[in-house]
Formats: sequence, C-alpha cells, structure tokens
Amino acid sequence: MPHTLPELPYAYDALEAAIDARTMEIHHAKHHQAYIDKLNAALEGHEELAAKPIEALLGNLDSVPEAIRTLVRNNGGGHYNHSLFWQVMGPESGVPEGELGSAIDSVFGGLEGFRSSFTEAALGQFGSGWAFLAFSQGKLVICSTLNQDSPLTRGDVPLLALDVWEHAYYLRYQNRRAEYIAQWFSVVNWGAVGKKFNEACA
Ligand code: MN3
Repeated sequence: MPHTLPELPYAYDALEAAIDARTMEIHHAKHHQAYIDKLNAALEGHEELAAKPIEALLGNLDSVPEAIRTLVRNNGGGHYNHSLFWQVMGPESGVPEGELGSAIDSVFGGLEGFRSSFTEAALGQFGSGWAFLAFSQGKLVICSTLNQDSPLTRGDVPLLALDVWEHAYYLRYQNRRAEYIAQWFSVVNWGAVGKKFNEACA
C-alpha cells in the first residue's frame, strides 16, 4: 500500500497566530505530497519494504538497498517529519502537563528553559533542517538534524518537531527565522506531545 498524505487535524488557517494559511496549504499539499510521491516512486518494485510503516524504514535504513537508501532517507524522512509536525501543532496550545510536564521541569528547569534550549537548536541549525524534542535512552533530549534526517534513524523517538526549512516560514517571516520560532511556540499542541511522551515511556 503506497504512503499517502495525512489529512490535517485542523484547517489551513487554524494556525494563523504563527503560520499563515497560504504557507500551510503549499507546505502540506505541495511539499509534503512531493516527499510522499518520491518515496513511493523509490519503493516501487520493493514490495516488502513498501509494506513497512515509515517508522520501521527510517529506524533501519541499513535494511534498505543502497540504490534507494538516500531517496528513502530524504523523502521518507520528509514524509515522517512533516506528519509529526502537523500532529504536534494546533490552535489550542496549552502547557506540558502530567509526566511530560514533570520531565520538562526536571530536565530543562521548566517551560522557559525548554523554550530557550529548543530555540537555540532551531536557530543554530545551519541551512535546512529540523529541531526536535525526542525521547532518547529513557530521557528527554533536544536535537537538530540536517535536511530531512530523523532522530528515528539513531534510535530515538521524536516527540515534537519544528521545520526550519525556509519554505516553512518565508512568506510571512522572510529571513527572520527567530521570529518564526518565537511565534511557533504559541501553536504547539502540548496535549499531543504529552500523548507521544506517554507512549514512548510505556
Ligand atoms: Mn517542510
């Protein structure tokens, strides 16, 4: 079964506080779709791999034949990262609660400490890439990756993702990545992140 574009859990204009509707539409319907199309094309003729969930492919890139490994890494990563990005945003932000809230307090000294470290990772990613909050060997970590690389590939579980490719913010923010990041925190769906954290801990 080929990979397909997930529907957004909200309208394109639902995140206007941080991301304009036109950017959301192009990003979802064009950019994300293109990663999926290229991933499916790369997997053509590889029935067994094509049947695997994207997490399994990215978590074991060595099992992917070398001839298509880079295509799967880039386009499969693009598919996975964007799917996560849509899920962890929403018009209702909230704050980290429960187990996640406690873990953020103990690792980052609270939400402000988390924001500051996460901003540093997202701003410091040179060129195109992502910033993540991930679950790594039993604890929360912040990391950034180049291009469409996923923390899954090194065995970590991504919980929160921020796209810092220019296509994610250029229409409204042009070169002002710092402003985009600052606004983006207002549309983080902490309830969704908390669920992912509980699943990762289970
Ligand atoms: Mn993108």
